[in-house]
Amino acid sequence: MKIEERYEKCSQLLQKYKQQHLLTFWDELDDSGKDRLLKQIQEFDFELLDEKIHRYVKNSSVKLPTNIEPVPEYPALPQNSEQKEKYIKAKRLGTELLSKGKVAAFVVAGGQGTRLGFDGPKGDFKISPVKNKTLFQLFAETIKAAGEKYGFEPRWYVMTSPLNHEPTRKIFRDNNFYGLKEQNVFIFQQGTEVNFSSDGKILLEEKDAIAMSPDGHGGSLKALYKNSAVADMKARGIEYISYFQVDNPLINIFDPLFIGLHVMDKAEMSSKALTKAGPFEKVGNFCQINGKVTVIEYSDLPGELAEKKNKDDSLVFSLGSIAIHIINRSFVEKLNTAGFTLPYHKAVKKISYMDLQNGQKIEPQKPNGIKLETFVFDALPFAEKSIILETIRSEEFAPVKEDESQGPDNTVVAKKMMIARWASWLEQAGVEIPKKPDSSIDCKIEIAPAFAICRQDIEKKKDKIPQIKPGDTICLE
Ligand code: UD2
Repeated sequence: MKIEERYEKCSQLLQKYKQQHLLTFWDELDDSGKDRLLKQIQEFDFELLDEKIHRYVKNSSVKLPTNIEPVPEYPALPQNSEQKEKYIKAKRLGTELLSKGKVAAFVVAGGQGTRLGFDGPKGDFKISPVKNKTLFQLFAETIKAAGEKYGFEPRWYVMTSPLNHEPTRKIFRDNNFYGLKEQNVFIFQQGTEVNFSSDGKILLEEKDAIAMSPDGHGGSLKALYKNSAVADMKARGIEYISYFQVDNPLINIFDPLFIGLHVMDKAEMSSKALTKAGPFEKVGNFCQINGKVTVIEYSDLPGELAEKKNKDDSLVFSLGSIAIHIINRSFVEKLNTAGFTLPYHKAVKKISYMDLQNGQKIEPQKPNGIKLETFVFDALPFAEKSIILETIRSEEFAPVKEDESQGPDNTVVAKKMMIARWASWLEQAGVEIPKKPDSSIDCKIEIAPAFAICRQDIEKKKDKIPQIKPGDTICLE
């Protein structure tokens, strides 16, 4: 179709949906600019766009149902003999599934990491306390070590976004895929959503480009399918996806217990949870709505529910979501073949845009526009069955979200938590850890995944651990 005809068609649609301002600079564009802009517009599903604007962009209230109830979980440690037996069986099953290569690792790494103030893919952020390894390196080494431990060829799926796809691929290439086989690392991009002004107008980022941003980690469920990652898994006999976020250096990527419980209970999508540090900790809240496991994001849970207490003074909604899931490959296939949609969440952000009056690019100093995102945990209610396994914070959750001046989820705390976890693994194996008079740890420890990926691995390596003196810096590799 000729460019004039395409213009005519787009222009009519834009008028119908009151977005004709997107062609404000048409006469100033060269042929490639015109083509670029029309291509973006032609990809719009205008009906859906209109619904999004009315339902999510212009609407600020999140309507929660009234029947929100607490949800049961598997405790981190079994509470009775029956449970003890189940956990043993589950661990055995999880180990068997791992050794048969049925589980793949999947990290969502398409976010921007703005709060961290780090310019580049967040996975390239250096975090390990002694060797200064990046998040990606720690994950890759953990995945490799798990492959060796359980005897399978591990496969890692990495989701990026247009914001960081090429830089991420370059980082992996420059680092020789951190010792993994290149063909076992599958890097693919998530989808995007257009950005809006608060009155529902689509923003132009350039005269010939619409402002877009990643569609949230919920987009992973579509992107896995669209980019043939799911087909790739099927071809390799992978049944279960171990989902985690790029910002958690303590993640236990292949946990036999979690995998085993999920499979024994015939669940489709399961989650790990931890007991929240307080009513308003910035993690999603697990609950139950109409019998379905559901997560309500911290910003959406009303204060009175967040603070609601049981008789024993514990929080009614005490289980926090830390974005660790096991997802069946078949569940992702089922959702996509059924044409599922997740609800959108609205984020008011600073979005640079073209001023339509004078054609100048505006870099706003305060939030001026709206991004729509989907969240992966909103897929939980679609699952026939979903279990929750509680985990221990010090073992598995140290999110690297911000710099020290901004809040508790910072790099200093994360490094301390890494050292503390490794120290506790060593202590349990009988190694003496030097302590200061205030009982804080008086040494710097790092344990490379090749040495141990979990507490139990230390026992077999005891003879390789040197004596640790106060002030020492050691790395066990
Ligand atoms: C997330 C969870 C929160 C809690 C917390 C634990 C949401 C809305 N909240 O908070 O409940 O579990 O994590 O640390 O999820 N990402 C993409 N593409 C996107 C957006 C994000 O891949 O379009 C990735 C991002 O790279 C990161 C993860 O998703 O790995 C979480 O993103 P975030 O840092 O924006 O989430 P946060 O801190 O609001």
